Amino acid sequence: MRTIADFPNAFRAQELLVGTFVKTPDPAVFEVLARSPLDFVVLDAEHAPFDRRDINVCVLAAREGNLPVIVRVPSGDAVWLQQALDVGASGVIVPHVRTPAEAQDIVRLSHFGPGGRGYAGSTRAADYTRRNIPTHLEISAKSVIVIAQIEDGEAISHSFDIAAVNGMDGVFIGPVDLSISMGKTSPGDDDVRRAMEQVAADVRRAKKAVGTFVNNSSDIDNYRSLGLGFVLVRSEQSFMLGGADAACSEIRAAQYQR
Ligand code: 3PY
Ligand code: MG
Repeated sequence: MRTIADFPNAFRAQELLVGTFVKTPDPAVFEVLARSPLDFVVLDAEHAPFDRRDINVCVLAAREGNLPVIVRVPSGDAVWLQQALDVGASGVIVPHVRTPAEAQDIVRLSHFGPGGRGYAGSTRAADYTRRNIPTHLEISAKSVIVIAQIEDGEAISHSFDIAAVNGMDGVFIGPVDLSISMGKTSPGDDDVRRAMEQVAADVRRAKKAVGTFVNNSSDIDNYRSLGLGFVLVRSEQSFMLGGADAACSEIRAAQYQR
């Protein structure tokens, strides 16, 4: 289990970090997961209905439990990146990054500097004006984690250059979109596995953290050769369904009789 303070160094050092996706826009989910052994969570604003207020209160709840939150923004648009970081997320993950130029834009917009993230001292990230400008610039530069998601066939040949962008901290391989973009229906397909191996090798060659999505321990066994630095295992929805399935089977297997 990681704290918000030690998450960036652990991520960059490629220590194995285990996170999950959160799909339900309710702060209680983040409060509960802050009591779990997870190292971090990814608030999924790409595929789940988190609006700006939801992101704000959910990041607040996670921070209250010292749980690092990465926001998966719907796009690398400046507005989304700034909103996520201003409310105090530990970083951002941007889906469908296809080129090194896109990766450069994402890094620039996620950090303060020329043409970069807009500055306000009134944000939670700036401790509501209690951090002065030099301190907020210094802390943000060190602590904000930026992750590109590679999940399109056309991005595969660019994976080294995307990962090597200065300030890009890691690459998350999206196995499902990658499969679909390659005309396949399963991440278990041999061509998809080869593509994942190639992307992972390129990201490691660029000395950046590589991560992907897993469902269970057999996925982890299959992905051992990827050299994963971070893993996103399932989601809180999947934990609920898995828990309900297991509880029902247990009771039914015991042939409980009144
Ligand atoms: C994908 O597999 O496409 C993902 O985005 C994983 O979340
Ligand atoms: Mg995807």
